[in-house]
Amino acid sequence: MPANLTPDYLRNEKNYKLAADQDEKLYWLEQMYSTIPKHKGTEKLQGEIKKKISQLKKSMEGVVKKKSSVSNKIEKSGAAQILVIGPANAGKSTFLTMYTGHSSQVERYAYTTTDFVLGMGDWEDISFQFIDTPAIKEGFTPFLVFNQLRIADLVIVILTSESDPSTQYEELTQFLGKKNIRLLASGEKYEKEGTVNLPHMIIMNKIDLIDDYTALDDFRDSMDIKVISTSLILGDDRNEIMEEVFALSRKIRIYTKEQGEKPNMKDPFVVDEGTTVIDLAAHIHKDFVAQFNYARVWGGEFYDGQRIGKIEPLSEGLVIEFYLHD
Ligand SMILES: Nc1nc2c(ncn2[C@@H]2O[C@H](COP(=O)(O)OP(=O)(O)O)[C@@H](O)[C@H]2O)c(=O)[nH]1
Ligand SMILES: [Mg+2]
Repeated sequence: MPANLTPDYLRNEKNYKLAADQDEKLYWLEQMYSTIPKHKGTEKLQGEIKKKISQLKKSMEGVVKKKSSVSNKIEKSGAAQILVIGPANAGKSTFLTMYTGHSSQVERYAYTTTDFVLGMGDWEDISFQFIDTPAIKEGFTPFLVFNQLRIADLVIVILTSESDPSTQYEELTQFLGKKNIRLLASGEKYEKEGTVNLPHMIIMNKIDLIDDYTALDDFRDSMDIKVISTSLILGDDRNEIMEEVFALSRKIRIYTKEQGEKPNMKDPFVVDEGTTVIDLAAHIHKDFVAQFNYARVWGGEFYDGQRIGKIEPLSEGLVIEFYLHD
């Protein structure tokens, strides 16, 4: 063992030995190489690390090719699929544990999430699918994360209040930009010329650790999207966070009612904003469209039981009653 190895190097080496997958191993090998003291006594070790890096890179190319030929994206379920992303240690796994009851592995050292962890999180009468991801960092993030971002409905970015928010945010968005993923201020997800544009919100986590909120306030003022400061570990602000998730998902809830009965306020149909009366009929049952006669609605700007046209768009929280031809 050559002398003069620094604590930094030894920590990187330890993480390398603990690493669970190849992406993570590669990351730590590169960290080892950059922290190893460069002198004669370590030349042999430097060579060994370099060799491991190039071997690992080669074997990973094979894996990428093999894997991309099969579907390796997580299927959507619930009202929307939400990817939870951000730098290491910001609180992504904590978010998943607190919001879905899933015991996503929570570790005190960086770079521990090697697989996706997912869970369903309920809010009022809706259920969302949340996915925890490995840290977003150049040279570290597995390609699976970018694949998944292409199909996700929206993104929650979790940053830590312990360091400058603008810097964290810029690093993240710049790196995503290189992968043709853009985070949108708000509005609908869309794809354009190979670029996927995703609505997002920001959670500034760990505010329990700071006393000076100036940087946070400045950051919030400079952003045109929702920035929520919170302490995830304390479980505060759940309602505000879920309300924003719902708003960003651009879904609406429509409740149905049978003639002469009370509306069913338990299981709404969760559909896209802009869904019309006839779209909803088709969504509920294919035979409904042919049998459709007219519909009445309660709520919103309508008077109770108002007859509504087939192609009128529905709005959040309406109750609808369908009248069918025999
Ligand atoms: N003080 C404090 N610590 C937190 C908070 N949220 C998470 N942590 C801790 O920060 C560390 C990293 O959290 P984790 O969820 O694993 O981060 P991840 O790498 O983004 O998944 C863990 O030790 C958590 O217990 C918070 O609101 N306040
Ligand atoms: Mg994690």
